[in-house]
Amino acid sequence: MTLDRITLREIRMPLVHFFETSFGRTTERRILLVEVQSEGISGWGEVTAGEKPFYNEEWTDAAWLLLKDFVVPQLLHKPPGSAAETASRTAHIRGHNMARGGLEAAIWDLEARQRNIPLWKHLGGTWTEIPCGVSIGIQDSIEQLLGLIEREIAAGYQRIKVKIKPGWDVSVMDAVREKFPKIQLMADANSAYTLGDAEHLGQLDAFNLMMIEQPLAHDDIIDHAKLQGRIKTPICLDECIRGARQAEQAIEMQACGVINIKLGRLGGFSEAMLVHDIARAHHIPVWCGGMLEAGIGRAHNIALSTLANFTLPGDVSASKRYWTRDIVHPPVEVSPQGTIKAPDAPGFGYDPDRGYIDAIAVRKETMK
Ligand code: OSB
Ligand code: MG
Repeated sequence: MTLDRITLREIRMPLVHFFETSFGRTTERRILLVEVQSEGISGWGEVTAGEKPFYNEEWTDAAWLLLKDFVVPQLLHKPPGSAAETASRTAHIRGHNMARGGLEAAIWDLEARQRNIPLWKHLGGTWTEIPCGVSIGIQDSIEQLLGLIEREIAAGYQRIKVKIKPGWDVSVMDAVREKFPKIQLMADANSAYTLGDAEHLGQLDAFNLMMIEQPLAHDDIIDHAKLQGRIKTPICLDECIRGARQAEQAIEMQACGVINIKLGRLGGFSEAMLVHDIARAHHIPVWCGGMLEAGIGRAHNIALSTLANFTLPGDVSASKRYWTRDIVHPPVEVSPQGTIKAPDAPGFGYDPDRGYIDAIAVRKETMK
């Protein structure tokens, strides 16, 4: 394939409602977009790094430098033969998966648009409609949380994920389960606990949770295996799974019963598909995680979620939950049954709103 130009943009987007996890509160996103151009066709990607290096080691400013100084010059100098080759071209760079993954996803979108087919079909997806859940951040009060859950259930979402941390965990989940005895419910701790909290976390077994996501350290599969031996609730790994190798090791050690697949965390579609295939071979279900993406990242997540082993509702939800105005047309919408239809249009199936993107861009650099 040929690559004529690559453009990086940083856009600023205030969230409709703050989003709080065990590692902090976000009110405004700073998002890097990657546009790759070839013979008049553009492919787009979104870097899912946060504003601060608290979820993982990446953040918006570092991703900009990594792409500008290393990845973009290298790919312009010697373009990959295909989208599937892109990830291996930058595999010598240690870490920075979200930065590399933003560009990799743009090249997959470009390739699908060049062939005039939807990205999800190009990836080999089979679901034509994907089940959706929501992730609800830490609130100022339990009453507020219960109100938000009620609203999302009424909107049709199929499962509720509640963010927890020490001091906002057992009594909160108890109140949620009491008010909503039947819903599909889970908790996400974003690495807020240690193995010393095993007994405390075991109290969550009483609430019939689908899973508890990433309770322990972001880089510790061994302790998760020990914890799984002591609690009934299946563990879902998020932060720990940075590639196919960690997925294999975690499954072998029985450190998890479920895997959260995030495109950025895994460095793009190639690695995400590998993790999907490994999990499937071991009968471990997967679902697609989110990173408060704008429309481009959201659309990539929809395409990924059509792969066969994405059998659980993911954190892929409607644009309007996060943004008053999204950067794609039409915005991502969820049906009253809590599903998103895989789009028929080429590439990721939504149109990037160029005018709006440039209007909210605070920096832009084109390289060729
Ligand atoms: O751990 O899944 C996570 C948001 C930011 C950082 C980490 C996580 C999340 C979410 C949000 O849970 C999911 C979404 O984008 O809706
Ligand atoms: Mg998570």
